[in-house]
Amino acid sequence: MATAAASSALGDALREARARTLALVAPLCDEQLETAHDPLMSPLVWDLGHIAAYEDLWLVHRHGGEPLLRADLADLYDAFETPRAVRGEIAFLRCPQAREYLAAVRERTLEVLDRMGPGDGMLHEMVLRHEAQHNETMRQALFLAGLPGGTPEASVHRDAPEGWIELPPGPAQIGAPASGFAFDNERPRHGVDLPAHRIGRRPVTNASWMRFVEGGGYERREWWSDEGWAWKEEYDITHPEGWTADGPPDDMQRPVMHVSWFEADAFARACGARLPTEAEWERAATWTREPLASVGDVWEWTASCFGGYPGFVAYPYEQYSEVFFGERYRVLRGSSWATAERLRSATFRNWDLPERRQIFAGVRLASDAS
Ligand code: AVJ
Ligand code: FE
Repeated sequence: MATAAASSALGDALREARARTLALVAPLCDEQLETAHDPLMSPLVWDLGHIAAYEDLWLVHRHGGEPLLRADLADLYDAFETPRAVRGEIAFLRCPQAREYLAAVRERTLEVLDRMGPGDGMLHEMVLRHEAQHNETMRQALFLAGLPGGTPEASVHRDAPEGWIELPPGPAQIGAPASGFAFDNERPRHGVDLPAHRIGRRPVTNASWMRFVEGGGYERREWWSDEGWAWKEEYDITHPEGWTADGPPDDMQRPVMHVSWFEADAFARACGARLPTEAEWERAATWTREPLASVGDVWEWTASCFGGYPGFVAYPYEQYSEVFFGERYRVLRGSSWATAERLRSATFRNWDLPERRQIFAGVRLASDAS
């Protein structure tokens, strides 16, 4: 009985996730879906095939014990075998075939779920969240291509409070609890010792970023790291991605979006501040006395490199997180307007390279207590 109820809830969730994916591509023609609009991103139809292949691998093959529906496609849709830059050329499924593949896999998934139940439900939850994460990646591609779905529809949080929240020094518990679903990189929950610091009540707005631009933000060498300056010079960066010479494309009071970690770091220094560490961010996000405002509008860059928590164990495969650990990737916290509800949590860790700007990322400042 409990299994039947869990299966039926997961069946509904899988259908809702698919409806969102299909709604995202509904306004586009096959040619728009099959084009690699930017070297950073896959053609959207690659994401469709990849979503199907991932579901078949985890829910039908691994969970259900069935052979893969299309073993011949496994390498093609494995993100590690086929980096994004070459996905424009390879022989992935075209639109009608990708849609058929999605539907055929889904039929198998529901058949297995009906026959065997979801087990502990962890793989189903992972696959649901995988599809939702690809929806956000697809929106990044839509943003870069200037297609519908890549920008937020409404202006939000225009009255978010300004100023700082003061946090005391002391111990905090960071990470997801041992039970329930979490990605491997969120565990184990562990203690950290945090310094006294301040954190911005709200993310930095377009208006503040405009003042940074006008105040020579992109010209003052002393505000930039060596690596950031070299990147900015090479690509001639003078404002966030998506801005014109006149400024931001949307409301001045909205959080700034589409800035790289390098820009976020330079902006913080120009303010005499710094980026929060991810542990500082997580404690502040769960601080009940004074909640952070506007969490969930934009991803927030942190000072932290992406790494495993002490005692990290890869689950269910090393390529989910572990291959990205090290000095290159920076952690982002929170979520954006493009993030599904199911993915939003104070312990979720996103990551990207410090030069990337396609992500819906902004910045919340921190500084050492005075
Ligand atoms: C957690 C968003 C960085 O898109 O590379 C998708 C999520 N992992 N498919 C990514 C993911 C496998 C991941 N991020
Ligand atoms: Fe994926």
